[in-house]
Amino acid sequence: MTRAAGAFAVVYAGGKTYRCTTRGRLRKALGVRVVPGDRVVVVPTGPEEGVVQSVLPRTSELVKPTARDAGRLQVLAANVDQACVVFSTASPDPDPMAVDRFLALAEAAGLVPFLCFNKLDLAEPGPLRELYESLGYRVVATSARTGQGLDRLRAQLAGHLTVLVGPSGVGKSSLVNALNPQARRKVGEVGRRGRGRHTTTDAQLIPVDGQGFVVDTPGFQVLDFVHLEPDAVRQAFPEIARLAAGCRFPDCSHRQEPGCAVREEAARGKVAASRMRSYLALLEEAEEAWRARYRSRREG
Ligand SMILES: Nc1nc2c(ncn2[C@@H]2O[C@H](COP(=O)(O)OP(=O)(O)OP(=O)(O)O)[C@@H](O)[C@H]2O)c(=O)[nH]1
Ligand SMILES: [Mg+2]
Ligand SMILES: [Zn+2]
Repeated sequence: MTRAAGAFAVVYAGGKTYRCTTRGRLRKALGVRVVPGDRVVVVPTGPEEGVVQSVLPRTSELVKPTARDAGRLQVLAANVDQACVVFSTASPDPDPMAVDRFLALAEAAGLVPFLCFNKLDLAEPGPLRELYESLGYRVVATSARTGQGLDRLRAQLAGHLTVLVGPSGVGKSSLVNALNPQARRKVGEVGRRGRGRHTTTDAQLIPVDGQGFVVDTPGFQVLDFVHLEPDAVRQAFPEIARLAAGCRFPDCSHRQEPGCAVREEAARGKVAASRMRSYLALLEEAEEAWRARYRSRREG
């Protein structure tokens, strides 16, 4: 399933696409809304048409709060196994805290993240590349404009269903178009304040060289992260989670607790200061969201 628009779904099978109905009674019977990445059983009704009969169980779901109500979650994509976290080397400049947020979101969703620094024609990824490589993340640098680095990105995508995530304006849709010119994804402008303008509004699955699929998503906002549980935040920073085994308390938050191995290592410069800041900020937010949910449950 590549795209769902109301009653229609575009289904990709054996190199062909089928425009399928999932309307009415059928949709009710399926019990789920089909989303990009869903594996479906289709009965063809014509050379390019079909009817969705059933949706196979999902191996993963990528969720984010709906635009209208941050308390309600929406499934962005299904069966994704890898996340490509896209930032630009410049225009907009990469913010390490935002990079950490996207990596944590992917980790918490059980996806294997890797980083793509795009707009290599404007600037080099610099020390951020070394930082994330030292943490064990794979990093590729690309230019959707000149085509630089696209082969390495392709190699990374082969055999996977990968979701592209990142802020607005970093070039996610441009990369998709560079990888598959038939995709014709709409590409936006970067505003004067160096921010994207949320050009992409739907998630869509796009084949790449018959060897993999990518899901292009709308640029994320800070608001999209409130659903992480505090415990998920603790697990979402791999180098911190590894060191936590040495903390005196098994549920150590690495803030004030005595005998905290993470803070000791951070003081010795073994945990990057920017990572520690991101971890603490995300934990704070997750706890605040947790308290708010707890309060509203008690009042409601
Ligand atoms: N110089 C340069 N500009 C790029 C590159 N890739 C994309 N751009 C430009 O960056 C702007 C935003 O690109 P998009 O592909 O729309 O960005 P996006 O990440 O899909 O943004 P949203 O859909 O809003 O999340 C456009 O003006 C592109 O032309 C690149 O490699 N180099
Ligand atoms: Mg886009
Ligand atoms: Zn600790």
